[in-house]
Amino acid sequence: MAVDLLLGLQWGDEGKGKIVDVLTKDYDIIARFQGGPNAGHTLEFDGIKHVLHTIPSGIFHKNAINIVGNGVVIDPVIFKKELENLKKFNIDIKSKLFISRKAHLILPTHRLLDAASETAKGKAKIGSTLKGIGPTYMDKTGRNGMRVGDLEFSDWKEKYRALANKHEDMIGFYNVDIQYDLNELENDFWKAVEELKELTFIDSEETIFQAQRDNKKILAEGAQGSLLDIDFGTYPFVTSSNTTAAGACTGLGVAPNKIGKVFGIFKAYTTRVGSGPFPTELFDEDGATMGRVGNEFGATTGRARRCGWLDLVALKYAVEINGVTELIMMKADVLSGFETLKVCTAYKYQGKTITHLPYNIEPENVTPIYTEMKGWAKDLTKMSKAEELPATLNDYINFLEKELEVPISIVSVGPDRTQTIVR
Ligand code: 2SA
Ligand code: MG
Repeated sequence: MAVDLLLGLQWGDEGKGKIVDVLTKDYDIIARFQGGPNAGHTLEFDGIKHVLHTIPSGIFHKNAINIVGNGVVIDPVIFKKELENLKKFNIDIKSKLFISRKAHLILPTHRLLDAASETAKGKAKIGSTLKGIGPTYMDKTGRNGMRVGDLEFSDWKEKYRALANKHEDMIGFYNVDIQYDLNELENDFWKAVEELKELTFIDSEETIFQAQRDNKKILAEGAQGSLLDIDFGTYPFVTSSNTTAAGACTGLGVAPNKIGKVFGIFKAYTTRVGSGPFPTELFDEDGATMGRVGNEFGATTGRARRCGWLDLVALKYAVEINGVTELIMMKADVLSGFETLKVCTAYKYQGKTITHLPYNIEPENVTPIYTEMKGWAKDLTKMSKAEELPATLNDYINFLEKELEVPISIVSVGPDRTQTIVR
């Protein structure tokens, strides 16, 4: 059975957590394939709001098995907190959550290196979540990293020490003022590692192969968004993993010809958190309204997200790079009340009108060209059927489908599981 993918098509925070949670009832396995605790996947149900960072969003469903794949980076300290936050739900974690031995570990010194690197960059900083993501993936590709499987061997602390010592030298090299108490950080780390070791480590690619043979339904859950992809995003203002469809192949062990549906999820407008270019960003009252109504704050760091109009040039790029087969539009409810909506359909670039994403989308290089559309006034949050949607929202949806050449199968009208309209 093919593996379906669910990916964010913008700069993250499209609402992947909510949709995975909605879709889980149709799947046997939910697997994360990249990223780490930089992610913040928010789920709301039964009046409870819950944020997950490393654990897949299928954890709340009775029958779904959850896998943290080899492409993910795990911080045992944050993971421990995530597990503690889940305690009140009485989930049998040991039988529902499995960790790949090949996933890399975020050490306390990776977090420090992230902070040192960002401080040294000053104004040019990436706006990282400071979770140690970049330094951990650097050690992975530099072939120095520590993996979850190492914890099953008695010499893991020696490996740890050698790597942490090297990191301390590197922190010194940055020559910035970073205050820390490594002893304290390490004490937390040892405790958290012991807890992590209580979980079941697996060769996750084998589990995925076997599940495919057994015709199990598998959903791979992306983190961050396509425009934060290390190769195809707005480099260097990106995260350090492949957030696009190909990342599921390397981060989970899914052969390309075994990929089935590709659900692409996007907000009815655009947000970005952290630094980097954002052509349709708004600095006016409209942007402030989106931020306020949409409650646009980072689910991991609490940072305010930058807001702007929908950018179809960027979205089309993401649709193509991922081979999206179905689109899911989130937060349509946030746009209620705007008299006029703008959608960017092209850029003015070096005196020409272009409809592809150029190498550099810094504001001095591209100016968005907008199509204006009529908004809708109605509150959508109580709606549950496609027939109830206002005509001007249907016009908006139809316009996007025509431009993107992919059907929009789900429209979300609020954060709760139940506020989901299937078309
Ligand atoms: P990092 O931490 O090294 O991966 O940061 C590099 C860039 O990637 C961005 N990034 C994100 N963008 C949106 N959402 C993310 N997750 C959290 C959330 C973020 C938060 O769900 O809200 O709480 O602030 C996420 N993770 C990484 C990051 O902003 C940098 O631009
Ligand atoms: Mg998020």
